[in-house]
Amino acid sequence: MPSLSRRRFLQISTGAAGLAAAGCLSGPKVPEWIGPAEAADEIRTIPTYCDVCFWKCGAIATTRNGRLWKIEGNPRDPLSRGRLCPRGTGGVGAHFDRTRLTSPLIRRQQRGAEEWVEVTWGEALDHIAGKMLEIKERYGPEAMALFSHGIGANFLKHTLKAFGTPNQTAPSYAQCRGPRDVGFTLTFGEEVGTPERTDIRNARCLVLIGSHLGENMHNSQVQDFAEAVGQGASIIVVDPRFSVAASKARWYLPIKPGTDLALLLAWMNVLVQEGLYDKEYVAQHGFGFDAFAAEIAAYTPEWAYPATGIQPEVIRATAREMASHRPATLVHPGRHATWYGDDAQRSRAVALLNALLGSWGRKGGFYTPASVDIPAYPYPPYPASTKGKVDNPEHKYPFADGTLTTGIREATLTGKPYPIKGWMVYATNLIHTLPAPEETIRAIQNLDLLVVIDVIPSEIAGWADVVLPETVYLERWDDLNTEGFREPFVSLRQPVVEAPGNQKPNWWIARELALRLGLGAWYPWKTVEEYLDHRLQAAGYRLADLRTQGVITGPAQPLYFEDGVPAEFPTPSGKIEFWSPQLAAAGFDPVPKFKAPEEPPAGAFRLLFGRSPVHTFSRTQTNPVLGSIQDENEVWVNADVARRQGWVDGAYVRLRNQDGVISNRVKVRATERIRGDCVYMIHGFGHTAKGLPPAFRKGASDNLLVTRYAVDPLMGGTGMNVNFVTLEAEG
Ligand SMILES: Nc1nc2c(c(=O)[nH]1)N[C@H]1C(S)=C(S)[C@@H](COP(=O)(O)OP(=O)(O)OC[C@H]3O[C@@H](n4cnc5c(=O)[nH]c(N)nc54)[C@H](O)[C@@H]3O)O[C@H]1N2
Ligand SMILES: Nc1nc2c(c(=O)[nH]1)N[C@H]1C(S)=C(S)[C@@H](COP(=O)(O)OP(=O)(O)OC[C@H]3O[C@@H](n4cnc5c(=O)[nH]c(N)nc54)[C@H](O)[C@@H]3O)O[C@H]1N2
Ligand code: SF4
Ligand SMILES: [Mo]
Repeated sequence: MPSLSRRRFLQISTGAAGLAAAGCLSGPKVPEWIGPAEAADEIRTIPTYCDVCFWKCGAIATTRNGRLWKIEGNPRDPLSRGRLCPRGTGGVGAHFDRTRLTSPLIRRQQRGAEEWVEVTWGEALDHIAGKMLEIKERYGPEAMALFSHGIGANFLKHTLKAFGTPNQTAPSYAQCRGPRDVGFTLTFGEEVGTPERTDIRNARCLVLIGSHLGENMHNSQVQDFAEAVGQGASIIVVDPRFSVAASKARWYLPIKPGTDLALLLAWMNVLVQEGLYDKEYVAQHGFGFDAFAAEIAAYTPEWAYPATGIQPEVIRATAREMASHRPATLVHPGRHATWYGDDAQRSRAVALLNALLGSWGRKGGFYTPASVDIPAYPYPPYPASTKGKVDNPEHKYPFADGTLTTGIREATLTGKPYPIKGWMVYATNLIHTLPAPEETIRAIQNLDLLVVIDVIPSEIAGWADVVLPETVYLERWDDLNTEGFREPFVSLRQPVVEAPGNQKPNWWIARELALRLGLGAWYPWKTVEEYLDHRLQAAGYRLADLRTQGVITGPAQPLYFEDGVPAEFPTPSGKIEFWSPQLAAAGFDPVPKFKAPEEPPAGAFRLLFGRSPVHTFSRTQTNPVLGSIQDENEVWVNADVARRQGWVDGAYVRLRNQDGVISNRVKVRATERIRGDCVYMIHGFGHTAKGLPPAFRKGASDNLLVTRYAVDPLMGGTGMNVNFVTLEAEG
């Protein structure tokens, strides 16, 4: 395998705006703490893992005279392979962020006024524990809910389970990958998982359907993508916008937004009609293939053309291209799959296409992940709840296998099936994250307690009764990372530098709160090192070794199906379900059917959004390194449309959505690189919290305009690409 130079890896992202390259090759405006080392400097290196997103890349941080200096990839770590993405490198800025919360705060006036008094940790935690016990007394422990994102929530989840509530949720399910994992589980019996089990580096043909790798910077996937491109893999990109990935593609299909399911059905039609699918694999592993084939017979490329705008000959040629490389043809399942409300069925169609190509369990398709087995800490059992979870009453969404954020919000609004009276919010900015932010704000009015644990005074912190300032990842210990991957590994997060103020780590907060709630039995350990060492020793490892290496890898496991070993598909039939009895029994289409989405009204555009290579959601705009590379977003508008309407490239406009909501001002980017029926922006900008001056009112918030969402009937995911906007010149 050719080794990639740092330069080549970073180049993959230059097509977008040259952002990543600008940030990492020439550097942002050099902050005062960075500069060449001098002979007398005391240099220390400390391995840890990154938290600028949830990929959790192994990193090595360097301090210089006790101050944080730089962060690089840990070569031992299979996730980073010694390199970080631009956000990981810019992670130093999280420590130096001038907007950071420094003290616990208690609300002074009405909710949302962003006025608090500083209190001690003891006062804040006593107040929270008192309120939680009141809620438990009146409504039961289930009336407390936890919203969180990321591994930092592990100890709080433990405290709240010990308290007795099953209502714990993260936006990474119903606002992100939930429909994808449901679609794959219905088909293969297993999820795609995090990190995705995609064998991108060995793919000979890679199909990206709105999966904008290169802007979506999940590190190892981007490295693998660069490797596949370098090895001449055939890349097919389907996107209404000419993404960075599209610039690397042999085939670019500028699809009409929301019609991917029609294209997927037509591709499958070609593979079956022309006999190009993997007949042996399907015969051996498939269930219900004949019924499936009969249904898709109608979905010819000519049928899909008017809906998708993709010419029949292009559909045929790309289907043949995929078939010619099978089974090393990977149709990427995507990650942020909540688009149009038909998302679990669209994801199921992606799974079915992979099944026809025989790529599941095969080299260049989907590998079998492995993880190091580290036993959980032996705690007493948690109290059982008699009420059950609140988010999905009467299994309205029969295939929801995760807890729905929006289901808990709904219960908070209606009091049904039972009331929710307290929210603990850890590392998730619900105002930017959940669709229809007005509903979130209305739900908050029904709470007796809203606690937000954050590192900066974010929008959701603005609504809190109590705000608790956490240390950033470079200043704390966290739980062990043992995600399944190509090679099993365990990695450690440990403190690199001290926190600059009165911030505390999540494990300390979770434990102190538990003690005040009378849950000391669930905290037999006093320090997190004790906890970590206990777990590691139970698996035959030592904390001391992990502290110096950062990562320990386990023995390699077989990655693909092996000859003579029966392949396992944990579906009810034990096979790949081409025709799904489970869906039929629940009253859904056993083979996905396409329904065209509602069209934008004349003069309006569909609002689409995605990622910047140098930012993570709404969490990095105040980071001085990353913020200096990109401090506002733009709205991409088709150049012809812009010319006709008189919208000049670089001029400011406002977006108005179908419900009359008007965005903050945002710069026009007039470009040939997007269709004329949609506009596009980077998610996470347009901050409105007063405590975030570097990001305040810079760019526009996509989520403010997401007042409508289409709920997936199978699993409750919230499709958010269903909003229409018009543009108004800024006076
Ligand atoms: N409109 C719209 N909505 C979306 C998306 C979209 O593209 N558009 N994307 C969806 C997807 S795919 C996902 S996964 C979710 C992501 O949703 P979230 O993970 O909720 O994303 P953020 O808005 O970045 O919220 C993170 C919050 O954590 C805080 N934080 C950062 N570091 C720390 C820390 O170390 N400790 C603590 N306690 N807090 C910290 C940040 O300051 C910020 O307030 O959003 C979903 N919602
Ligand atoms: N730098 C960076 N990387 C990240 C993140 C981050 O915040 N920053 N977040 C991570 C997370 S949690 C997630 S979930 C992923 C999200 O990244 P992806 O899984 O790649 O998904 P999306 O953000 O939905 O993808 C947006 C792309 O889909 C296109 N698109 C929009 N509508 C349609 C359509 O109808 N059909 C098709 N074919 N394409 C469409 C858009 O033009 C855009 O190129 O990124 C991850 N990587
Ligand atoms: S992908 Fe980038 S931001 Fe995410 S953990 Fe890895 S280095 Fe950090
Ligand atoms: Mo996500």
